[in-house]
Amino acid sequence: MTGRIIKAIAGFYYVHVVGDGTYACRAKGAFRKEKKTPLVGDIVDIEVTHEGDKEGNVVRIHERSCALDRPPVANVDQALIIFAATSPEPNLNLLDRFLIMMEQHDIPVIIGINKIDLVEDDEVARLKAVYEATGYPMIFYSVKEERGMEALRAALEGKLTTVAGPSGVGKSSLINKLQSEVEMEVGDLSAKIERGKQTTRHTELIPVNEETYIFDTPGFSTLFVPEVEPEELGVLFPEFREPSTQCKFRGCAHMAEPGCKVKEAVENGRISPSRYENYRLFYEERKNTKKY
Ligand SMILES: Nc1nc2c(ncn2[C@@H]2O[C@H](COP(=O)(O)OP(=O)(O)O)[C@@H](O)[C@H]2O)c(=O)[nH]1
Ligand SMILES: [Mg+2]
Ligand SMILES: [Zn+2]
Repeated sequence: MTGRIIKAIAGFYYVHVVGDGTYACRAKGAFRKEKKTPLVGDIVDIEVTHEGDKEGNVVRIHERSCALDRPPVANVDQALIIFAATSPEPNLNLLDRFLIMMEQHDIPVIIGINKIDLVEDDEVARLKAVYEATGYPMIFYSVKEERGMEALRAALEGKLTTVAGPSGVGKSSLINKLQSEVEMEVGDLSAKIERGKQTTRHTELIPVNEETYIFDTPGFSTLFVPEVEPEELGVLFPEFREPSTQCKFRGCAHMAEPGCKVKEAVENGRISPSRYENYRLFYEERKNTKKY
């Protein structure tokens, strides 16, 4: 049988097999000689030792497409970065930090803006305008009023998605909502019971559909400095890439150089001032860090 490791605690790997439930497994395979450790997110082959007790052994780890360090999760397909339209006010500086980090890891990003029930349409339009040129898909929704949820569901379908964002934006509300729908459909209460006793912080994937998993990513909510050379920063802003090929100077930092096409694009309204301002802040931040 083949499944996905959704949780790892005290030497047990919990492997979710579509249609068959979750098996508590030990690592017994040949991969142990190669010092390979199974990770949450891994696709694995298991040997069932006890069907009644849902026990087995992990015997093979399928090749990983990628692995994150913090938290350690393999095969993440994409990140859903959630902010609220208001309450709390969206901190676009923090959002841009998240975006840089995901660009560094080559993880496709979806920007989710929750709580649209609390704002007028022009606030939605304002946020849309800031990120339009970036090419990141944006989904505006309200968990509370169940608006925009179809687009969100479609974006998650068949993927392993890391859900990140500051506290209070509605991450848990969304996860509970998606999960409760699954529970109603398949009558699987085990995940719900597990959720109640989360005293220690370990990463747990939540199956929301056949082959669809999400997980909450703690630790992303603090203000962190992206660890990137200042010279590398520009390429992590997707909307800078095209204009930067036309800058007068090679290696243009898009700061004070003459003939800078990125700055020109900001002046022409093709790059949003908010994004450029954050670029400048990060650039200065990285330059200052480098000095010491
Ligand atoms: N008005 C409104 N409130 C919401 C919405 N989604 C979540 N909330 C509320 O926002 C607060 C924080 O939600 P929570 O899911 O705990 O956020 P988390 O910290 O990101 O996990 C709770 O009081 C929720 O009821 C929404 O779509 N609209
Ligand atoms: Mg939460
Ligand atoms: Zn430039």
